[in-house]
Amino acid sequence: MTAARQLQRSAPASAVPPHADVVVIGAGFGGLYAHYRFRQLGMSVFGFEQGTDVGGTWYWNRYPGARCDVESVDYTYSFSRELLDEWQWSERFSTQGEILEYASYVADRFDLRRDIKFESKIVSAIYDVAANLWTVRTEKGESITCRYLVTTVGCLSVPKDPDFEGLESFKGQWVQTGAWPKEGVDWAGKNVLVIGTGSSAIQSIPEVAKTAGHLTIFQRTANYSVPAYNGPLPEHRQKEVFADYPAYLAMLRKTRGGQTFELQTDNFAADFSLEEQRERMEQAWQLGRWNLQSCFRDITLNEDANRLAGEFVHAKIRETVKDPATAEKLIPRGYPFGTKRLCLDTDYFETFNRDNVDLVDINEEPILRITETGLQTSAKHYPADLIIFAIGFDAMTGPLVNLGIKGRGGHSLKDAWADGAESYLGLAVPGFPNLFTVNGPSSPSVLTNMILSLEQHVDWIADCIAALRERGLDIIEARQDATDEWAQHTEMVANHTLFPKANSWYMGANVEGKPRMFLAYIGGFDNYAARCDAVAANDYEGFALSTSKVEERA
Ligand code: N01
Repeated sequence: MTAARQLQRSAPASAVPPHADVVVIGAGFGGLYAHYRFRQLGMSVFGFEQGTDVGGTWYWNRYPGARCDVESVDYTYSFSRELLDEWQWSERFSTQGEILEYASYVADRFDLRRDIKFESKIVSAIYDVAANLWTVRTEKGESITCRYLVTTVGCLSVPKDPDFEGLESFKGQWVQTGAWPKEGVDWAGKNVLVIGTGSSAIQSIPEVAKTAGHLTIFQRTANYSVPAYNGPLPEHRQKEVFADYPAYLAMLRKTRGGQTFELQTDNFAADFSLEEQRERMEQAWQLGRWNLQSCFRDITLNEDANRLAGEFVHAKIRETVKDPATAEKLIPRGYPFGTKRLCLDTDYFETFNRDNVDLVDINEEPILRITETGLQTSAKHYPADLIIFAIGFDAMTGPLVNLGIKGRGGHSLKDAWADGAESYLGLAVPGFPNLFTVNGPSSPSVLTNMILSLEQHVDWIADCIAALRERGLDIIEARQDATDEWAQHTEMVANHTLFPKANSWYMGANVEGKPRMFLAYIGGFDNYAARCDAVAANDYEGFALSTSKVEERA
């Protein structure tokens, strides 16, 4: 069966057992690896997934142009030599479709669907202190108990609601990039509106523009974007990298983001002459990826260095976009370069030179409402057959608080995080024993190559549970003092950078009422993984370990 055909088939309907040692919520890349790893420990594992199949982010984000912004050779599972030998990526930056095929291939290769119940939305997960068990329930009323609850729900899996006035009256079709219909969307020859100009829009717009009758983009904040320079991935390049993957992986694990950039340097901008700075930025632009963000060490630390890179991109936009008024609208202002996630594009700015594409700055011309036939701004009515909402996600915390998790004393995670998402190492929360959150808030997660980070988290959790079992222990809970210390450290590191100066989803600023805090650990994957290793080596420092077995406690 080809990978493409595997995607078409419906996943097997696994029966929910009454109990498993571990329940894994989510069947994206983290969930799949968790099943593999916990099974290796000889534990019973059962999983739930809201979609009809595996893939997580890559299952939901099927919008046109969707592809990874981490190179394929890095965005690869490392846990199986056989898998590394069997899979060949075709492009430097993989498409959503190919990554989804990979997830499906991995699920088949290691028989991982067997213990996953699909189309299962979790509505509650409640901890019973006396039994030391979690009870997890689905929307359909099924339930299971488990000793350890592991969430692998992704950081960007709850799309923001398009709560625009009048949307219910719209007679055309509307879609969200983060929940793109599986059956596909036809926009050829149509009047299309895109709302938002984050990564998802920046990837979609050039593709949609190719065949749309007319495309109008509604922009609230102009975004920094640099060319990805995608292209085919030659087989020999992948072979070279995969030949000694342990060594390659060891090198990636010593980096801050789990990937390397050709121009990465320890030198500050001021260490270079004006001409060298200019040459370096030009070289970075030609190399693409996040080279421009890495070509001086202090680009996201120092306002002067940051301004250099920002103004360099402004000049590139003015060079690329032919209509000067449109170019001015597309120039990002009001926040430092790179402090909203830098987008990688293919012909984004070029697309605004097409006759069938227009840009509306909604600060000048606010959206008033959606109508039956289109969108009304303060200036005019834009007729539409299709509206694409690319307005982002309730990032990092949304996917977790939506699970209805209640820990000790029936205290909910939602309440625990009402004033900010405090978590020990992004892995565990005080008051929620035996709950592990893969790529949780205040771990490096979204600032890194996610596959590398999720493998590190799952391995750490699996090793931790194995160590508990070996010692006859079965309760682990983050201590409040350790969690407070980690929160202070995370905040201190973030405040050392320019990132808190932007109203980004990293800061929770894109969701009304969400507490403002930097939601990821920006101190680097290398430092973070070393800290996790030290915590484990130091008898799980910062965690309280105990047993629920009465005879052992006596
Ligand atoms: O979401 P976003 P995204 N009216 O939040 C605008 C990852 N990702 O889905 O900036 C009008 O970045 C909002 O405006 P503003 C990646 O980590 C990765 O694009 O809030 N506009 C913004 O322009 C990325 O960072 C990949 O003023 C509204 C846009 O909508 C993350 O996902 C690809 C609005 C939302 O941008 C999120 O990206 C895609 C409103 N009411 C995504 N509300 C790759 O791997 C919001 N906006 C390449």
